[in-house]
Amino acid sequence: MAARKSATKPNVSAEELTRYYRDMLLIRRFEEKAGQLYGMGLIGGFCHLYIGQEAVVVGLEAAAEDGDKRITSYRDHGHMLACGMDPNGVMAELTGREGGYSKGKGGSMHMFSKEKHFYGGHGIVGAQVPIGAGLAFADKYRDNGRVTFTYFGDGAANQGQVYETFNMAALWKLPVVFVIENNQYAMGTAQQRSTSTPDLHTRGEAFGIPGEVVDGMDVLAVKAAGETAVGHCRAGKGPYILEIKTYRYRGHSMSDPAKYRTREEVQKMREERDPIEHVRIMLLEGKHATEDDLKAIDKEIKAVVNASAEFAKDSPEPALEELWTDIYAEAD
Ligand SMILES: Cc1ncc(C[n+]2csc(CCOP(=O)(O)OP(=O)(O)O)c2C)c(N)n1
Ligand SMILES: [Mg+2]
Repeated sequence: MAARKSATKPNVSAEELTRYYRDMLLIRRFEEKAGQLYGMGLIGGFCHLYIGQEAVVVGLEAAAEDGDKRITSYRDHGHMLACGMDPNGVMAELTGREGGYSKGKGGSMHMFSKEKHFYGGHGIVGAQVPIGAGLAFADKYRDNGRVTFTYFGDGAANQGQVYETFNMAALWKLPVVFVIENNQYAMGTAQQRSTSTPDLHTRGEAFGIPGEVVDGMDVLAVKAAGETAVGHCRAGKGPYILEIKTYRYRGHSMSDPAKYRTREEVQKMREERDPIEHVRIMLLEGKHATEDDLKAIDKEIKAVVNASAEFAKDSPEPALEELWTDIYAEAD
């Protein structure tokens, strides 16, 4: 990846940059706290952290409008926070408590918000891709101008169902942005060991779907690419692929010792390409904020995250009767 650009870019207001800083930092601190609670035994099952990838979802949310939809994999807490879901409800779900988005019955990988148009949280690799196209099909049918962001990983990009979906999405010109979060690894397998061609953004060519590659450590680049993709979809031209090059700092899940890569590789990425540090430098160099302003934001975020952990710990476990609820959907 290219070296970090530290110069302030034009056409970004101080408010906007500050918002991206805040939103990315919330995800980072929330994930760190989730990691701690996992270590303390307060979170059961799997827990896949998003640390390092924050600019992807924050950049794309900046290109979204009210009513647009999003769906992703199990590495999903960042997407929930970025679309405005309540950190308390997310943390309580992670800890399996009644106050969680799925009343403590879903956990990390199974949370939804109808209000925020967040459709999960999917543990089966690639399964969210056809569902995302289905959401876009519904919007096209209703002719409501909405777009669906369908996120999946570099590993998932090799699945058969992805290509069946590409075909249908292109055939029916569905308003769906396929977002490939290329963090270079699928569990312990590096992309070059699993993937015949490195350029995942060209994978739609056979179906007539345009695609582009984006620097996922630069929130402004992600936002700009998101705007192009969304504009394409809203103009009725069908799907668009964004391959966003990013990196996860933590293991695949909390139980991954990460022996498949060197500490130096991770360290280099953290030091040279961190997406939050990138915006911090832009804020300071552009004189949009002082060190004190940023410290105040850090403090504010820490308070929100600590409160979410307290909320989660204080929330009871779901009652036994809850075993029998939310099994079948009820018409409303
Ligand atoms: C159908 C299926 N096969 C295998 C798995 C086990 N598995 C969980 S995550 C994962 C790797 C996916 O990697 P990628 O798509 O790059 O996403 P990332 O974890 O990097 O975000 C695998 C193989 C699964 N959950 N579902
Ligand atoms: Mg991956």
